[in-house]
Amino acid sequence: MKIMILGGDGYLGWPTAMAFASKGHEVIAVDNYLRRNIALETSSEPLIPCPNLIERADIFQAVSNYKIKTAIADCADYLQLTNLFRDFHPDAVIHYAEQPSAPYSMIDFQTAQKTFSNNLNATFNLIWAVKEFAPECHIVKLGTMGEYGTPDIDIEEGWIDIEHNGRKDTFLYPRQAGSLYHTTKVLDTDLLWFYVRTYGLRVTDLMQGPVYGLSTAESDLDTRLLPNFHYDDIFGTVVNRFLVQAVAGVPLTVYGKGGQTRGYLNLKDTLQCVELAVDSPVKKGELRILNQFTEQFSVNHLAEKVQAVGNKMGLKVKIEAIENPRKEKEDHYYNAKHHGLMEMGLKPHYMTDEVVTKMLEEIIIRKDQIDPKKIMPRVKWNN
Ligand code: USQ
Repeated sequence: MKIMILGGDGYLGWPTAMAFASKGHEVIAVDNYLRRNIALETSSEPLIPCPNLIERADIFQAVSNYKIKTAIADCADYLQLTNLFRDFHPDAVIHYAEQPSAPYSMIDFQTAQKTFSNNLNATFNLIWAVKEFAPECHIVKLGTMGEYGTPDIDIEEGWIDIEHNGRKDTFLYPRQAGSLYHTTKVLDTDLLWFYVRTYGLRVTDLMQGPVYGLSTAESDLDTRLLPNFHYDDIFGTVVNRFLVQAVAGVPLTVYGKGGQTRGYLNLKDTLQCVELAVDSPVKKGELRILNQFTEQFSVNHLAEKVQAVGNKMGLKVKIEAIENPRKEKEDHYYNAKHHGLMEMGLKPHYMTDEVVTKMLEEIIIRKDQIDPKKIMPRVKWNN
């Protein structure tokens, strides 16, 4: 298949590009380095320095013999995106090209505005590029479990049946996100659903939980192919942060009471999920929503897990509840369905002690590269 990956330089986009190229697909990775630039502007550089997208593609080809085409282009610019569609004619587009940090979206007007305009314009332009230039193309969009928020009822997989005054209908599951970033994903879903209904597009919207992990089968070929692994408060997801904190000897930063519960997944499972979605395209006029995570944990549970494994390795890990910089429920009901991808064949890599040990070992060898100044939260929601 011809697969276009938007946001192909990112934590998830780059490993996805390598995984599809290794399966023999024709891949183009598109990126405008938005995340790299924000990381520089906010002193949030990753633990392991990453060659740029073009250099990475060259290294990958040299060690694997598989080619990844690259394009440095801005998906929020319609002309740039449509030029790519005219040249490449994708069968599937995987859309990661969004500003992915909740804290960044909450710093001030400028960062909120950049998040809003980048994320909404990229999705809107993609919809129109598909409609105009590749109407059969399957859009696989990365959404987030955070779209649903933390309701006091079970979270369904995308849709809910509602009975009201004796009549029944099916609707998008109610969404109430906890950051401007997460809210842009809610708006993306609404846009996609409108255009699926109106123009018969094919769309899979993947509601993904926080991802953790440092490596994939392809990055094992050469350390220069590792994903950009962040541990700062802007781009670092909670598990990756706790792993680095454990190695750095900084008490694990549990925000508030630590009862915040989310669905988590290993980076290797993101690749499986996206591949499963691409391999079974939906029919025209269908919006398929899949909840993409493998296990639910509270923040306290995660911290205790990392502490237990770290201590076995002699790290002397401490946990410290600090004031929560975010506005979120810290003690709440959480039960999210996630049958779809399992039924499609997902084989989860669970967060076992062995998996945590392996990740800690990979960080220990880079201990000298950890900058403790990047660890404490800098962004308050109600600043
Ligand atoms: N948390 C801590 N301590 C920390 C960092 C985070 O207690 O040092 C807490 C947060 O308050 C939150 C939970 O851990 O309750 C998860 O935070 P996170 O930073 O790992 O995840 P989040 O900001 O929600 O965003 C990440 C990705 C985002 C993706 C989302 C999936 O950055 O792109 O959409 O995970 S989800 O959370 O399901 O919406």
